[in-house]
Amino acid sequence: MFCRKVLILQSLPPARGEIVPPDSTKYNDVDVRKKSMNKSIRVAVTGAAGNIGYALLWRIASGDCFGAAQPVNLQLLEIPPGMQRLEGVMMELNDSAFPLVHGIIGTDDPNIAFQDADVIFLVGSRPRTKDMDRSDLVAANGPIFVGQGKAIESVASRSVKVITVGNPCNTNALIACANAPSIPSRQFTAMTRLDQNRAVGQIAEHAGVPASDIRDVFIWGNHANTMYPDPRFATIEDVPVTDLFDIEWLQGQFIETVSARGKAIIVARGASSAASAASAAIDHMRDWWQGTNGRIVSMAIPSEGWYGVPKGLVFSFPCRCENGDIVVVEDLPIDAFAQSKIDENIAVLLEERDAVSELLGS
Ligand code: NAX
Repeated sequence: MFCRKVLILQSLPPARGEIVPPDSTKYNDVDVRKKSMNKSIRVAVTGAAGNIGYALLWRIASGDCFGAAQPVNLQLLEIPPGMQRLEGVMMELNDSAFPLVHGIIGTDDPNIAFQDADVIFLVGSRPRTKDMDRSDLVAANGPIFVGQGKAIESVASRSVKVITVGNPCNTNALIACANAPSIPSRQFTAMTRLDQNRAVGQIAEHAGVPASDIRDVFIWGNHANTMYPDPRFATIEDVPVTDLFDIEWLQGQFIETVSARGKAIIVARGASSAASAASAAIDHMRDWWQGTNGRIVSMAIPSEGWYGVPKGLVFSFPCRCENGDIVVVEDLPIDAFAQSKIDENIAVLLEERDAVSELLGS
């Protein structure tokens, strides 16, 4: 008989710091599936009780990311002050009665949350406040990704796919990757898909066409205001965007709007992007999991020296995905404007890397 369990595995209180081992016997009971379904996968989400988590979990649970035949066990991580909110989120997930959700656990211990995880969404981190500059944010959040990287190293599936959303996401992905040395670095990514989607949204609005008509817009660099949304290879129903719009707009207002969009949302909404960020995380992982069918998408991944980006820097490149792998599109021509933008992003990311050098292990 199908038996779904929703478990809270909280190490505090009373046993602060104590690891509660996952009850694998019970947990496997959760994994009873209908014959037509695939074997269930374990999907961990950190910061699960936060704003992005609240939007993300429902999209994962409904099959938007891994497909309608792919059951999931959700393994949710929060910090102790977030555990009560997480319990509420889990109650609501249970109340949603998703057929694809075969189990849910909530915990404040990454070694439990990441146990055998096939996919990890690293969302949880401290949001930037008014008094913080970017270096404060790097300093505040970097240590989180040391601990989570070590937990990935210890307990996650060896083929885990990791997306880092929590900011500064490129550098946090670098830290997590460096602390999980036995997991291939190409399995660590950071999210620039929201920036790509924002770029598509701007072009769609400017052209008066649906977003589905637009392809091959992508982001170079860092998820920060230096990013370069590159429209040079983008098309609208096979017509190059560069034939439709003047270069002043494409190199001016278009880039400014996309790179300042996060701030504009905060001003308008009084809170940072959450639903659109969750949607972008779904797009990123869905494409990685299911393939891009030849389309170019943006993913920040540890560089192997592509386009002159120093090896190891987590940098957003034009990518295609097939058979569960990310393949950088390596042969695109780079003009002087694009090169200056790429160089600017390299400089910023090198600075961030220097600021966290003591967190990168040996
Ligand atoms: P919230 O503050 O609503 O939620 C964050 C959650 O993470 C909280 O529930 C908190 O308790 C939890 N948390 C904090 N430290 C944790 C840890 N060590 N382990 C597990 N959970 C932890 O923020 P939200 O709006 O959900 O944003 C989350 C992160 O996404 C922030 O860092 C934010 O800056 C970043 N973003 C990244 C974007 C991107 O495109 N890469 C865009 C949206 C967003 O700004």
